[in-house]
Parts: sequence; C-alpha cells; structure tokens
Amino acid sequence: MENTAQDLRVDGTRLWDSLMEMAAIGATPAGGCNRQALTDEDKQGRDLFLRWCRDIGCEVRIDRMGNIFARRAGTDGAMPPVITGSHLDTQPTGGKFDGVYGVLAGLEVLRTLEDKGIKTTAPLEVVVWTNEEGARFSPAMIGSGVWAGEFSLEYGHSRADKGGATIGGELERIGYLGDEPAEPKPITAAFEAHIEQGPILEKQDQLIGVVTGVQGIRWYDVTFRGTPCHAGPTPMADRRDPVQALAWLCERLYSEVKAYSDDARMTCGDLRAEPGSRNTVPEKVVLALDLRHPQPEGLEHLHRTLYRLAEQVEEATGASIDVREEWHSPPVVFDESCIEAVNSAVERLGYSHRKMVSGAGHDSVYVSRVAPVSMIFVPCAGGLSHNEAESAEPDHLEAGCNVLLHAMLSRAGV
Ligand code: HGY
Ligand code: MN
Ligand code: MN
Ligand code: MN
Repeated sequence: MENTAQDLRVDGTRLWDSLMEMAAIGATPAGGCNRQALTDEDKQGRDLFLRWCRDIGCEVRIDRMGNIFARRAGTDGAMPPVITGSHLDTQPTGGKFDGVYGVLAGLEVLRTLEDKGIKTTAPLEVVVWTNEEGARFSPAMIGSGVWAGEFSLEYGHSRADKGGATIGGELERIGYLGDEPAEPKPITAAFEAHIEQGPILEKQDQLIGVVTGVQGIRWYDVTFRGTPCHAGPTPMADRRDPVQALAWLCERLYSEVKAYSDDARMTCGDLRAEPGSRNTVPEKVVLALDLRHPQPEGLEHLHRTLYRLAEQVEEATGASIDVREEWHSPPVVFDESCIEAVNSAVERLGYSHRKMVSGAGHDSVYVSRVAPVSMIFVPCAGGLSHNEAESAEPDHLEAGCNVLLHAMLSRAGV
C-alpha cells in the first residue's frame, strides 16, 4: 500500500497493452506502423486516444493545427499546467514506439493518479502534436512549431504532401481542425518521454537518458538539372546528366561530413528523378537532404560545406544545381530545473542513467521556446528507429513512465 506520492508507480502492463492496441492501427505486415500525419489511420489513433482520455474524465481541447490537449484538473485551476506528450504520427515504415510512447506514457500518468484518487495542485495536460515526423508534410514538428510561434498558421495549413493534399485540408477532412488558437499559454513545466532512437543507452547498459538538449537540424531540397536525352545513342561525353552531378556532390559531402566530426550527420532520405523513365537521362533530380550537428558552429560548418561544394558542381559535371533551404532547427539546450527534476526522479527511483543530447528532433524543441522543458529517454533495441523492427522492453518503458510521473509530480505538487 503506498503511503506517500513517492511510492507511486505506474501500471506497466496497462501501458504496454495500450501501446499494442495503438500499434494495431496502421500496423504493417513487417511489424511496424504506417500512421502518417492526418491520414485515416492517424485519425483512428487520435480517436482512440480521445476515448481513453474521456474515460478518465479529461477535458479535451483541439487547436487550429490539430494539436490535442487532454487536461486533468488540479486543485489550483489558476496554476499553469504541467504538460507532457509527444506525437501519434509515424514514418511510412515507422515503429510502435516513436512518439506514441510519449503520448501513452503521459496517459498512464493520468490513469495512475486517477486510480489512486490523487489530485495534483497544478492541472496536468497530455498533448498530441500534429505532424512531428515531417514525413508526409515538411517540415517536421510543424504542429508544435506553429503553436510556439515559429511558423504562421497560414504556413502550417498550406504545407502539402506529394499528392497536393494540404495540412489545413486534411485537418478538416479528418475532423481535427479545432477552434482553439494554436498559440502558447503559460506552462509550469513540460516533460516528454521518448525512446532514444540511437544506441547509446543500450551500449552503455543505462536504463534512462536524462536529456539535456537536442541537436540542430537543417533540411534542404537540392535540385540538379541536366538535358534529357536518349539512353542509347547519346555518347557519355555529350551528356549533362543530373544523376552524375548528384553522385559528384554526395560523394564529396559524405566524406567531408565524416571527416569533420563523429557527431556530424548527413542523410539523403528521398530522391526523385523526372521524367522518371529508365531509358531517358533525367531532366532533373531532386534530393531531400538532412544535415545535423549538436553545436551551432558545427551545423554552420556543414551548411557552408554543402554550399561550397555546390558551387563546383556545374564546372565539374555540366549539370546545374539549386540548393533551397527547407527548414532550420538550431540546437536547443533544455531548462536546468527540468533536467534536475528528471535527474532527481531517476535517482530516487534508483534507475541507472546518464545525461545526453538527443540526436532526433522532438516537439520539445519548440515547446522549449515557451516553457521550461526536459526529456526522458529509454533504450530501444539496437538503437533502431524509423524502422519497422523498432522495439523496446516493457520494463524499460515502465521505468521511463515512472520517471515521467515523478518528474511531473515534482513540478505540479500533490
Ligand atoms: O527528424 C527527426 O529527428 C524526428 O523524427 N522528426
Ligand atoms: Mn518522435
Ligand atoms: Mn521520428
Ligand atoms: Mn546521477
């Protein structure tokens, strides 16, 4: 029998069961999840989450970007809420835990308090942020980005997927275009639980990552243009081949990124050739490029390297190049008092832990613009994520949720 709030623990089995029920929505044959932002599958996931929140008496608000705020009243309704949450949307070949864990860990905290009849002083809110992944609509984290004032609502609604569907139109279509303004309210503190999506915790046999910040991200659309011509009769020397230009740039950029620092990251996640016919040299090739580094000067170095190499492409290959920056999310350092709230919760619970910077972007990046924030990481198998084989241990997920519970209580008061 618990006699103090300190003795509270979440129900790991209930958390796991909810994760598996949510994972069934958009489940892929290979065991992952395809619940891309604002698709019918995302709607089903949102509907299920809302049902669970209403089952425990939460008041639910939805804003103009489709961000969902599920609120559990506190004894002092005037006190700004302590919030948690993450995202329900997934990559096309995503896993069962990226984002979803943070949303359902937040729900488990509310469920646990409800079970025990414990009222916090400050209200608590679990948030579902729209389009965190940036897979269907670019850029990533746009729901929290509009809410925090990084992007205008018009920009947010205008973002279109490859088929031309817009965020605004899709929010309307699935019934999640809320009427609450997508703008921040005062917040006491914010915490987000997430799988690490990298190998560090598992390799170092640590159970919890106390996240001190998030590395910087820059996205670019790089367009290479050449002359479409016949694959057969055209001699190689007579071609302006955009694929050759792309290969020229990527070979040099990959080696410079690797040589610069072990922390530097370069990803070419999406490539498109037009007209896209095997026996025609393309007119153009578009590369979706993602560069990352934990320090501002490091990210700036990668940015300059890209542009320096781009200037040499035409001379070297005959094809032209255009680099357009799509998104810039500078490195973020989280709030000391929230980091300390997580760290002391972990130490009280006796879990192994280490401080670390997040390699992945999260909605907490934009929440940190308007509120004190920290994050809680748990290991995932092989550090694998954005992969259908993504997996995590039930007891690790439970431990991370216990840390979330106690970090939130430490700021909400009981
Ligand atoms: O790109 C990211 O780091 C995140 O998955 N949106
Ligand atoms: Mn995520
Ligand atoms: Mn992700
Ligand atoms: Mn410690």
